[in-house]
Amino acid sequence: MDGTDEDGTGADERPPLEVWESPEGTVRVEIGSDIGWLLFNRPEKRNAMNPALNAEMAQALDLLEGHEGARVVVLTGAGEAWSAGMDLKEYFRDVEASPPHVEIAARRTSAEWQWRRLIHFAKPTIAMVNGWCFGGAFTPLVCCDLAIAAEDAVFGLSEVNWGIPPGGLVSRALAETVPTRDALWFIMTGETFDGRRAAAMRLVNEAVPADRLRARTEEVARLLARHSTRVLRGAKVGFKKARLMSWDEAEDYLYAKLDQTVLGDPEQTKQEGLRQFLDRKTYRPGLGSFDRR
Ligand code: ACO
Ligand code: V55
Repeated sequence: MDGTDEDGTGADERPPLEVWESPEGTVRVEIGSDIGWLLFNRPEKRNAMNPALNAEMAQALDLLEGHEGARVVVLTGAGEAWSAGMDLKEYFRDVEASPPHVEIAARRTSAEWQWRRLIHFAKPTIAMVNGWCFGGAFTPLVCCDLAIAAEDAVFGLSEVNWGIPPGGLVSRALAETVPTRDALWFIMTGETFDGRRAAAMRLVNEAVPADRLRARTEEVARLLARHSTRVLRGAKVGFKKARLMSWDEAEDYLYAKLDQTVLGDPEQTKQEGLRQFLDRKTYRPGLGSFDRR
């Protein structure tokens, strides 16, 4: 992609993006102006997750974790879908016809990136839900730190519609985000809901009109990109892990996380933040962040 104005509006003159396509083409990464765009890239299959995509997503996350050009990662879908969930042919039918170790490997490969890598990813992550989001796609959705959906995006726990209870970490992910009444309603009816409803039940942070989705997501990504990556990592990992601890354990753990983050920070973020408020009086921490440059 060359950063020219694709929609013909002439409105945005974006600098060129650095592009990586995975070997089998199931995943695409575009990096530019501090944002790493991570795309499900099987638009003709509505970005259904097959074993190849699951393996290549892990590679893409490795790349993004090490790439200085990506301070924030946005997970989105090429074409009309965010992701239509697990690939019913390649992940279910083909695997069922294979020896048992194939299913074990397929499950491990999907779990690996959908939650294990993503949930505590070293950089902030935003799910930008541009369209269809079904079944297995709820796991990476919830494991991104923030989520912004198009108002007309369509979500569904469609498992019961074709004959299985939700598997993988789908139900666990729902329980993490939405109230039990909503979760069981959609798990048990298989009905769809839109982006507005997803925001109302707090599955996503916001729903915005489709034509504003990218601009709003970039705006939020830039808010995050202003902060120290190291500090954000301590903050998000601390929150997500401490939720499951007793207060006693959490007190010890969160101080350890705080010290781990601050001590040996090569950018001396905390010290600089204190200096600019207490000595130079150039900003007020309650109302915005200091100048990191
Ligand atoms: N698995 C495998 N192939 C899929 C999937 C999927 N989850 N979703 C779409 N596709 C394929 C279709 O088979 C079709 O392939 P083909 O062109 O080779 O025939 C192609 O993508 C386009 O699909 P259509 O159904 O023609 O697209 P349409 O835009 O009309 O509908 C929709 C999109 C609503 C997403 C529909 O494809 C659909 O219902 N997909 C299944 C959604 C689902 O229930 N996913 C599983 C959730 S459960 C779980 O993840 C464990
Ligand atoms: C689902 C997802 C799976 C699985 C079985 O309901 C079902 C979705 C991510 O893996 O193995």
